Amino acid sequence: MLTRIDHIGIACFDLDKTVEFYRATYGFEVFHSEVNEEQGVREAMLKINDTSDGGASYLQLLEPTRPDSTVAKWLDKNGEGVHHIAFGTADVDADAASVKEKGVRVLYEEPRRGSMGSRITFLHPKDCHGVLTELVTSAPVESPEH
Ligand code: V0V
Ligand code: CO
Repeated sequence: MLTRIDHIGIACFDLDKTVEFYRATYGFEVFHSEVNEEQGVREAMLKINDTSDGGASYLQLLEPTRPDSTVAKWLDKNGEGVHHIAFGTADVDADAASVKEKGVRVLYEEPRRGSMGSRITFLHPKDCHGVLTELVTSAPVESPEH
């Protein structure tokens, strides 16, 4: 069952400048940052709020690490902006299977590694009314790495 907005993914050209915008404008601080080479992104997670299921909601700022990455391709075409939304679930395998049964293309056979040790998969935007949609099961957040 999908129980929260885990994050909104925002593609940007310059991660440090974008982080600074969110800090200076709204006071949001970086909760966690990492490079995900498989996905071709450098990312910063800004925690917005905790949620009633024990999880949290974040903004995920994404800068491409290589020109052939999905985010680089998207930025070339669209410029900066909202790239995807991610729903949180306790069981990404079950929710991906359930969505697939309804005829939506799930992009990965098995969930892959996402931010902060989470397990993630994506649904094709063309099957979701133009929205690239991610499903996430978080790892328990105890001592986030910076
Ligand atoms: C592409 N399209 C999108 C889109 N990206 N529509 C809405 N939102 C997006 N973000 C549209 C695009 O405009 C085309 O429509 C069509 O889909 C095919 O796009 P394409 O440019 O030819 O690109 P493809 O087919 O090579 O790749 C599109 C997909 C790819 C969605 C398959 O981006 C993908 O695999 N994404 C999942 C992985 C990902 O995005 N990783 C970065 C975040 P027209 O022009 O034909 O109408 S990593 C992350 O979130 C992490 C690590 C985390 O949360 O922990
Ligand atoms: Co994401």
